Amino acid sequence: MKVTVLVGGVGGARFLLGVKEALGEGHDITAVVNVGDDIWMHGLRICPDLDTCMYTLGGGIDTERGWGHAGETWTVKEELAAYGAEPSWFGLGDKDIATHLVRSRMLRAGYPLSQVTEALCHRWQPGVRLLPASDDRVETHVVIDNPAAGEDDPPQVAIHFQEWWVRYQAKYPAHRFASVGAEEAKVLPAAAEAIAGADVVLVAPSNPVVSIGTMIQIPGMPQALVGARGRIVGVSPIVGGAPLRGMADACLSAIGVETSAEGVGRHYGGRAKGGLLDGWLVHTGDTAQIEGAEVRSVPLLMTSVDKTADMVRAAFDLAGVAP
Ligand code: FO1
Repeated sequence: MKVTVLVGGVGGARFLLGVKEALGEGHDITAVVNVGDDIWMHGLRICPDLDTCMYTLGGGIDTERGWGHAGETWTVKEELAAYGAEPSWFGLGDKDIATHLVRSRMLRAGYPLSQVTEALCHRWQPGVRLLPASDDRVETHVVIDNPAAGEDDPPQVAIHFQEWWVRYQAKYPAHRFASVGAEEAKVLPAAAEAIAGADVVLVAPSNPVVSIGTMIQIPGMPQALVGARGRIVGVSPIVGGAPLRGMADACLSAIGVETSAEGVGRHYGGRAKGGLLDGWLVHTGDTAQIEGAEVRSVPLLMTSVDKTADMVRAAFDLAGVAP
């Protein structure tokens, strides 16, 4: 069976472990991964969501943090700080830097991100084809009140998503999100094909605004989703009115969407009404009414790979497919 999954970072990577478990051997799984969090830093191109998926599926992730390498050291980060080399607020681990060095060298040699990712995955063998949603730069920047505004400074500034997320922990309310580069970008053709040709498309319980939201707006992506021959089934990242991890609530409130399984499901919209979803899984006890989509409630806590696999099986059932 051909399964294509739209994923962001930590939650998406954990969800992919469940997809692998639910399908077992001999299936074709493609993950279309958010690139909106990507950032140039210290001359290195960092792709947090692609790396989180690659390390998680390849067995190299630090399970406590959910990102970066297990057994990481921070010597280079400390040396950079000793030089006063900003930014110093981002956790760049020594092992992780090797990934960014290989990626940055290949990008500078002219390889597209999709080929760079394929090359990095030769080492990690994730067991899932990892595709960036685009080979082009589509970076999420966040408009906030200027934290250092003097009287003749602009009242608002746009900062990179990573600065908002990591340095400021989203404490400054986001007025809006801007996808820098989206106008000139296009969906990765292989990703569009994987969506169009899948027996089922799953939308992982990732951040609905800055992971899934940014991805599905990349030029060419809406058309791929409309043309998907399989059903599109999403999994709510909001359980009992709160995100299970991360700060999706800060993102949802910025775009005026209620932080609830129903709010996110309605934001995605029912496919029969021109939206994204044929089906929407909400956590036991939550409810949602979405015009044009079928809703079911099942346990959605990814506390083990087996539990996540059960969620995936429920999504397959809702999509009317069986592995
Ligand atoms: N997240 C943090 O909260 N703090 C960090 O210092 C940090 C460093 C980091 C380095 C590499 C990487 O691939 C991810 C990293 N993340 C860090 C996670 C990252 O900011 C988020 O996972 C995504 O961008 C949001 O999904």
